[in-house]
Amino acid sequence: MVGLANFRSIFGIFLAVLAAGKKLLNTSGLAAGKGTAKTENWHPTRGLFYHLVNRQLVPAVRQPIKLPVIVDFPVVAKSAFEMVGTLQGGEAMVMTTLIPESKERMVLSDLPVIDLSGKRDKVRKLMVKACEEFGFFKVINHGVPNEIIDNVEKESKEFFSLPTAEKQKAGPPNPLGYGSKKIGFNGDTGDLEYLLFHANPTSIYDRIKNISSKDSNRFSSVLSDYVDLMKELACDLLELLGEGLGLEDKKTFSKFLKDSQNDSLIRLNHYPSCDSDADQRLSFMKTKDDKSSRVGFGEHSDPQILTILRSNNVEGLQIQSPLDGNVWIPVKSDPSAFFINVGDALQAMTNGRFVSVRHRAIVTAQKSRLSTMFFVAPSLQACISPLPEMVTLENRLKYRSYTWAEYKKTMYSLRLASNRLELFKLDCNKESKDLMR
Ligand SMILES: O=C(O)CCC(=O)C(=O)O
Repeated sequence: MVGLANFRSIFGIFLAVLAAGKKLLNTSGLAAGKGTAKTENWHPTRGLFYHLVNRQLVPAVRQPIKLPVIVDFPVVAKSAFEMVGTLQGGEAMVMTTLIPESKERMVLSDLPVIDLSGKRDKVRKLMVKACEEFGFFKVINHGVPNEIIDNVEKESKEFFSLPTAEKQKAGPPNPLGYGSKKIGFNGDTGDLEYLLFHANPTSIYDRIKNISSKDSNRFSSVLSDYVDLMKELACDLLELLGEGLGLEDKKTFSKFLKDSQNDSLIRLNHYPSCDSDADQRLSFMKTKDDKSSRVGFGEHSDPQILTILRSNNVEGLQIQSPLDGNVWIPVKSDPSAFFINVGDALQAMTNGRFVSVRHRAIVTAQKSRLSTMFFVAPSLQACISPLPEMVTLENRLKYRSYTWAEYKKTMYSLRLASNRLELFKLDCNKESKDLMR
């Protein structure tokens, strides 16, 4: 029997993909109801080729698989995919063709707003709640002078309007420096250009000093002033979070930033405007699939501890609901506020209590968008580990310890959207059994 075993396994994959596809994907191809499907005259169609690995759908390479020429199988439901094949003698080229349909929904949600001028006790409680529920919140009355914020916006606007050759003098994105469209080393792209520096005056100046058509002293001093203020704000926020979690040492998180070897970064993003005549009133509700929008910065979580983001008055930032990966929440721009998001390292240290929120920037507006991110990162040698206070019988140890250097290496080997922290997850059942022994 030619390829009976193969057929069984293909059929197994079919059922599994069908089940997964029902959850994930659009239907296409085969008819509903019970039926007989033949491999004859099926042709590869548009779409992506996937196979199942550890229950994940992974893009697959086309491979000839031995099959009986005619394959009978019940087509249980309208298929979640197409099986396509071309006859090759007694063999068939068979592949599953998944035609993904985005099930994304934009949902307006009241995101937490925290007034930092409020009572400390209330502020820290609200911050902890926001980090648990969204991994994201907005802060107002933060004390950062408008003048400094305006200077950064003005300087970055000027920088991004320079000729490309001038901007490139800030160095190729290795990953620090000036980059355009390419994000990272693994093929990710976005509709943006950016500057990425270590958050310290020397690194900033070293990268800016060669840009002859700009006053580099001024540009680097404006950015350095901003970095100083971001460090102060980040320390305050991290200490409030430490207190809010009831940690014995409220400086547990802020210590990472106070370390002189910290690996924190400052990033300036510029998203050129969208030419479309999309309805601007609703532009912030657009998904990445809307014809009148483009992906500026694809979905990802930040690997660091915490991010402080600010943008000009142009929409674009969206966060993913931690409860439903298909739901995206647009963030109303507010140039007078800062947006804070939890990064992977904080999720790991809180043993999953805080969520490292996935987010992205969509370009929908007819105005260009400028955003500035300050990423709080520890030193390369720092060890990130769930805090003992965060590990309980109900919330068992979820992540293994890692150094920041190790995490960065993993991050650079993966695509932007990958869930890197999953790779550091412990098998909770195994750990629980070990603990109970
Ligand atoms: O520009 C934004 O609003 C988000 C950018 C971002 O997530 C990043 O640079 O990591």
